Amino acid sequence: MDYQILKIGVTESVATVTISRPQALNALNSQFLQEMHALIGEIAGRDDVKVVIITGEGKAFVAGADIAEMASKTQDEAREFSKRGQDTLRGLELLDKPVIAAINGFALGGGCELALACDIRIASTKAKFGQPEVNLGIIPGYAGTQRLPRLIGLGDALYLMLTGEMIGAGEALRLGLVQKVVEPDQLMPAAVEMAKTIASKGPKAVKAVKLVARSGLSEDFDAGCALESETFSAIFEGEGTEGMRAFLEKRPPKWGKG
Ligand code: CO8
Repeated sequence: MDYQILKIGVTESVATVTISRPQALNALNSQFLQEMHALIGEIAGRDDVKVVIITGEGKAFVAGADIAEMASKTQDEAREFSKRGQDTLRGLELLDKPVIAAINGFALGGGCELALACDIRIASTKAKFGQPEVNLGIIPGYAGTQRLPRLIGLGDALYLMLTGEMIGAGEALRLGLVQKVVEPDQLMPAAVEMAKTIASKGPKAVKAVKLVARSGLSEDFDAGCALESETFSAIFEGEGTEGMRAFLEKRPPKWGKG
């Protein structure tokens, strides 16, 4: 696909995806959804990519869904736009490679929802978060109503979604909305370092952790435990044998393909 909004670079098994529409603070439009959908498919098939970083160009990560595009939609088109956004972000969640959001600035509305669909969030001290949809008389439509309470708890999620209040990176860290906060010039180095750390681990184990932890949230506890045991045994011989042997022999492991 000919990407117009997304810029992609791959170095040492880490794909960095930059959302680049700074004139509209990287607001998410139909073109973005199309490109992100295609990109997820592309990355899924690339053996040279083990971890993905998503960031934004300029002063925003993403300032929300594109209000100019949304404003003229009909009720049916709004449903379709919401579903397409949900499917696209679900694709990120289901991608069998970890995705890190490197949040450089505004992560509002659909932008916060995009960050929520990533596996780990690192924020710059300049980042700002919020679900300001109620200010516009709408609600989150990219599964924010579902992911935010699961991540930070119902009380804090409702507080953010009902007040539309914007919070800084420190408060986002306190709420568990982000996992780490760094100075702006350290954002990409910190994200790349984290991505490389993950990429150096057992590739099957990395995929398995994401799959099992995520499916446990959409199934019940016992089903999640059953999947954990199955997956534990499935990768035990081979990658597990090598990892444990390497530890005992005091040498770095030689991982195979994921
Ligand atoms: N959509 C479209 N354009 C935007 C958006 C947006 N979400 N945010 C900013 N822009 C544009 C501005 O209109 C402006 O364009 P122009 O220069 O042509 O006037 C440009 O980006 C720069 O923005 P500002 O001048 O406003 O920059 P400031 O630094 O003064 O303010 C803010 C930055 C505070 C981020 C401000 O731009 C703002 O409040 N933006 C809107 C934030 C918002 O409400 N986001 C939520 C949108 S709704 C949503 O995301 C729903 C998701 C689910 C959709 C489900 C589908 C049905």
